[in-house]
Amino acid sequence: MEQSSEHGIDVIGDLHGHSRLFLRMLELLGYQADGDSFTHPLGRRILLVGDLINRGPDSIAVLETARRLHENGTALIILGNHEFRLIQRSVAQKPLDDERFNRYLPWIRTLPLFLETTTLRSVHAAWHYSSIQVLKESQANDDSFVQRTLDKETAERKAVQNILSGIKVRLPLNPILRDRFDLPREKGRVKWWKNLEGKSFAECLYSPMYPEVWKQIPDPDEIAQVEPYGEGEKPVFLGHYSLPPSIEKVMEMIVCVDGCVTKDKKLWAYRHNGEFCPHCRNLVSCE
Ligand SMILES: [Mn+2]
Repeated sequence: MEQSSEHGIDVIGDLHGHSRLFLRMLELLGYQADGDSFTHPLGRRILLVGDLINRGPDSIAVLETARRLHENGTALIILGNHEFRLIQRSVAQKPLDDERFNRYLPWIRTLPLFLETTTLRSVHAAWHYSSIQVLKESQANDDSFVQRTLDKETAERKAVQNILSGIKVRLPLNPILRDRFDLPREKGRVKWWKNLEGKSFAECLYSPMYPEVWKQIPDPDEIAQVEPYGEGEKPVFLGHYSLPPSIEKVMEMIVCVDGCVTKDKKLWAYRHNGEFCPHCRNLVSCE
């Protein structure tokens, strides 16, 4: 699982079918056309944090560009919840959102659920130690593993939910909380890397909800699932959270490069040069 990252890695947020922004970002980061793909003159590499597909105008074009970057060794790519759901539907022999995904599935199924290099870790939503432990030998191209993630009450199902969709808590029913897209929510994604014991909903939630609730606290049993991220451990790069501009993308050792490309029409990236402590000055965006 350990891979060298000596030349630096450019971590790009959830693309969700936004092919034009993907190409703009590659250009902004200094990648140059090379045969049918791109390379960086300094040997830098891309890391895509999952959710390449769905929502946006051209998932197929994103997959094509990503596959070529992966095959020429320029891109590291991990699975997001959208790719994993696609894999589950295919194993369950359910219709896919787009039949053209079939052509990319064998390749998508070779991608890891999380990764670690000499200088960083990356997972789509949460580096949850016990879930990572459950999944460390699991491969998305193994039908029996994918089937277990579809079965009720399996350790694999819960572990995949935790790392690809985040650690969630039930939200209060009064007041009803709404996300930044004004959708009412029953569950919210928490700041899984922090000790959240006794903290209010407003302090716990990573994707903020409105109105902010400072007095009530989540169910302690649900908060007990949180495994705070260890001091002195490598920075972790995430996607998934559709962070509004008001929320810091770099918090301690955690970097979330996902604004919301669909709503904000803006794509984020983080230029990592091996630094142990991430800093917001290394963020870039394009629109
Ligand atoms: Mn996601």
